[in-house]
Amino acid sequence: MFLKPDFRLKRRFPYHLICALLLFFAASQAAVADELAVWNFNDSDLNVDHGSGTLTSNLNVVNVLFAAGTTNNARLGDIAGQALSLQGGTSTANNGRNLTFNVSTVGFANIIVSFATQGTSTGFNSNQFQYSLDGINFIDFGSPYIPATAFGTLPLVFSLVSIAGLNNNPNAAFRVVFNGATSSTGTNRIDNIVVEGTPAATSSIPEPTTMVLLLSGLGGFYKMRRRRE
Ligand SMILES: [Ca+2]
Ligand SMILES: [Ca+2]
Repeated sequence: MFLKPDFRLKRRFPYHLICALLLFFAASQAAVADELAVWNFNDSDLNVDHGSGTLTSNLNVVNVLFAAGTTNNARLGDIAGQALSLQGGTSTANNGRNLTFNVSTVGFANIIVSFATQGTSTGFNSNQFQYSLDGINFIDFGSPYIPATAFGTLPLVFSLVSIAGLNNNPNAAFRVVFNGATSSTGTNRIDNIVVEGTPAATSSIPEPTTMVLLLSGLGGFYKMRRRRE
């Protein structure tokens, strides 16, 4: 007697695999962060380049310049292009001044801010990152940072995941206060400022309704297959 191979099992296997892959894909898509605002400075201005938000500076205007950028932290296919280049200014008047970016986080949670930066030896070397829940009052986050001398490949990352007040907040804002410049032409460059988050309703797993729809869709597909067999 010959053993009959189970062709039904073999036929069904790739289809079970497809179901598993679809589920995995749906879950991983839900966990991917969305960029809420990106400034790549490639057009040499302070206008946001992807998403929405406003970027302002109270440094002397003549000291807000643009110079060669980097692909460190670049998103959505952005080229290196230009970067923001901030100088200490006459009498290092820009020490204590800031760059502020207002980005609504409505619909999002797990906010993370990141950017690439580098500084010259006489540029700002004691820069404090801050956040605001109302767009008016700013709170220090972490210790002041010292920019590296070259952009390198890793951005500065400020994970604000633990600051629940920044979630789903139309008045969310972020700021870098610059200090420590020791010459008028000492500079910091900044490129690829990214504010990102995960959809507030789904955070890291698919919404129950999404899962139900997905599973019922797969169930229907399975029944169709069964009827054909
Ligand atoms: Ca750039
Ligand atoms: Ca721009």
